[in-house]
Amino acid sequence: MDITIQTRLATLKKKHNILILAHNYQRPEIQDAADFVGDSLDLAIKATKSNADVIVFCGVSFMAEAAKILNPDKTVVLPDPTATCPMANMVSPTDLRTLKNKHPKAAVLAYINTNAEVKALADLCCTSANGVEMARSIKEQEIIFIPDKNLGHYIQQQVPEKTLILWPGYCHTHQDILPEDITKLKAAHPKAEVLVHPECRPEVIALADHAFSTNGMVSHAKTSQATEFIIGTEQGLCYRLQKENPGKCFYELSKAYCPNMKKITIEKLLNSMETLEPEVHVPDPIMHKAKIPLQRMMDLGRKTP
Ligand code: CIZ
Ligand code: SF4
Repeated sequence: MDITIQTRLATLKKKHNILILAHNYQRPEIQDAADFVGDSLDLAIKATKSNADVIVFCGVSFMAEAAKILNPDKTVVLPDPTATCPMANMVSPTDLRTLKNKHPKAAVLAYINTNAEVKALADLCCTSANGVEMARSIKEQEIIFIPDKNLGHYIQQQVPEKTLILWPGYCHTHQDILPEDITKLKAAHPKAEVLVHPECRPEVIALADHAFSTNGMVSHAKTSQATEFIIGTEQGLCYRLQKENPGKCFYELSKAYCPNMKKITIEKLLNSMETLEPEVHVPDPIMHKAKIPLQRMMDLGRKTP
């Protein structure tokens, strides 16, 4: 990284007591600038353990909102407020209310990729790392799962004793990965292990050796005997995988690109560290209600802060 950028980052961090968090899908230079790189839950937990006054969250809006909900006394800044998750935007509070009215006995399990007003109507949240565990923990027989149909389908396969009611949402970045993309890479690298994200289509997951969350892929790559991996998720993760495992090879899918994740640039990061804006605000009643399913997930899981 440019020495002048490094100096500006260090000066601003000190001046405002800032913690920089970056999601696994962020640009390499943003990952290098961050104090921690991780998945959404991991980063929200890091924020709760920090003495920083300001959290600059390099990711998309639902993640920065989750960090704010779990850290209401800190200033949370999202360097580009238009960085939202199209999948989270596929389910509105009205949609969810209608679905709940149709299935009054069902519990609502909301993927962390939902906006705060939707979380406020849910019973429990989950991430791709703990979706199966969270679904198993629910006592109701019927579970409304929002918004990702692919992750929902994956959870249903692992938890056949429950009936999942799926919402037809999906992530373009993962939905666009096709079976032939995997088979082509596998033909070129026959020894590579195939790791895919459960947001991928079921036909893609069926071709993989393992389906993992991004942090799951990071842990697996470290301990696996394999030295080559085909990575079926947003390509930004390959930068972290390569950096942490210099002796191993990671083959990315260049088409697996999330334009919203890439909206955060080093210039926007520096600007937001100077101005402490744009700040993330979640209205109080939503904040209190959305915290319940998030906190429940953290209390149930091993990832308790
Ligand atoms: O929870 C996250 O950070 C997301 C969206 C993906 C993952 O699997 O880590
Ligand atoms: Fe949303 Fe998919 Fe981008 Fe993640 S990769 S922020 S789920 S659109």
